[in-house]
Amino acid sequence: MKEPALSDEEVARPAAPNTLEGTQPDGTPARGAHEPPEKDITDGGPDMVQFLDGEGRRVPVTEVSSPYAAYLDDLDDEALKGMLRDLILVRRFDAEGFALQRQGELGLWPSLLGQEAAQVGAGRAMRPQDYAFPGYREHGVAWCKGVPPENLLGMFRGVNHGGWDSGEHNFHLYTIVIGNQMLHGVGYAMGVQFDGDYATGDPERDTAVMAFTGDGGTAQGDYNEALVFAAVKNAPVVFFVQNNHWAISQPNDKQFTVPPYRRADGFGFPGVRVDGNDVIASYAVSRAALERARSGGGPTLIEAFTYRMGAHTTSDDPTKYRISAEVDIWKKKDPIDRMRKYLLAEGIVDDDWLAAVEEEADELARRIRHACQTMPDPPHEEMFTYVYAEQHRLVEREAAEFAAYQAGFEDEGER
Ligand SMILES: Cc1ncc(C[n+]2csc(CCOP(=O)(O)OP(=O)(O)O)c2C)c(N)n1
Ligand SMILES: [Mg+2]
Repeated sequence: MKEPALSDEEVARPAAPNTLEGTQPDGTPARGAHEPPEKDITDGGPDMVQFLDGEGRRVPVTEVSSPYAAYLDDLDDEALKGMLRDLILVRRFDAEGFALQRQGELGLWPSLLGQEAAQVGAGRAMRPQDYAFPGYREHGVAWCKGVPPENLLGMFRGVNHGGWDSGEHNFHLYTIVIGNQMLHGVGYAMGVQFDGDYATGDPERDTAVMAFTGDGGTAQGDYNEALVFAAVKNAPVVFFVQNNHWAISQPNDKQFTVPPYRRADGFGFPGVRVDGNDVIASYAVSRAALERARSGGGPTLIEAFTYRMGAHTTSDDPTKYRISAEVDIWKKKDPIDRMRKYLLAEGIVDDDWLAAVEEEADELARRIRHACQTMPDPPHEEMFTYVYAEQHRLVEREAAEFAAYQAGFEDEGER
């Protein structure tokens, strides 16, 4: 979709990534806005696994969270600092993506704002041999899998079809077709089974797949087919649903009547809801599910209960369908604030450490901008190269016509 041209004033305005106004200038709720919720919409209920509350305090281990608590023992101070650093750097990268789109350097940007903890927790739980199948918003998982962040920009700049070697990082190309990657993920997991690369007891060999989608994705046929296949094959796959409460303009109640984690039961494998804004909870739950998959225990569905703080993409205006009060409520549950508070209170990080990470974020932002602005445009004829794996008469004819058309401009220039 083509973005409307920006006015001079908009171009000059400093990037204010992802701020949301749910009211019209006169203070009335945006037209068609979703009704304000009566209950605390950030409360994922008694089934939700959480270790850190919104204030960054450790909450008592409950019957629901106890199966996962042992995984926290593996998180020493360095690992906890590493998680906070990831959260901060990923958010900064995302803000740059947004700003670059606003400045005309990218055609589109899907922001992960608010979902950093869900993604970093899951990404850090994966081993190098584990394979991720993302949608289009999984920049935090890409980061954890070692994909250079600048490589994520190429597709959104329109200069390539992906920009990274999925085999090198075990991180598949972004998939825009909602829910489709769940089938790819299960297919890959079945391949892992054929190769015998699971349930051997060898930690270097045993492999799991993690397939990511959103709340809207759970309503897709592909998603449901994938879950059936995974169940009957007992495939080594973890389905990671980021329930960010919106599928573009459609809220949860347009996607399901039974929440995703509970629907797993009907497919025949466990489902767990985790606080997606609690990075250590997301990590612990993901570790458990991945280990189950690698050891032959079969699939798990994780529903990360979180919130999309920004617009769906830079082409979207959420003030048309949701109110700012809802966003304000979720702001108090910010995943970075809570981890920062926790680590400060524990004396694991201090202000100097945080300042150093901010500097690192500035440097990352500079690097990203430079990489984006200097990305070479591909040769025009390349658009015909990857249509089919093999040569095709129709594509060849179109390529020849296109070349002749382009050559026409050269002649014109000579006249
Ligand atoms: C098969 C298909 N149908 C429709 C779309 C248009 N579309 C793009 S994003 C989106 C909503 C997805 O919502 P969700 O799964 O909750 O993921 P989120 O964007 O919130 O991360 C839709 C309907 C699409 N890309 N693919
Ligand atoms: Mg969603």
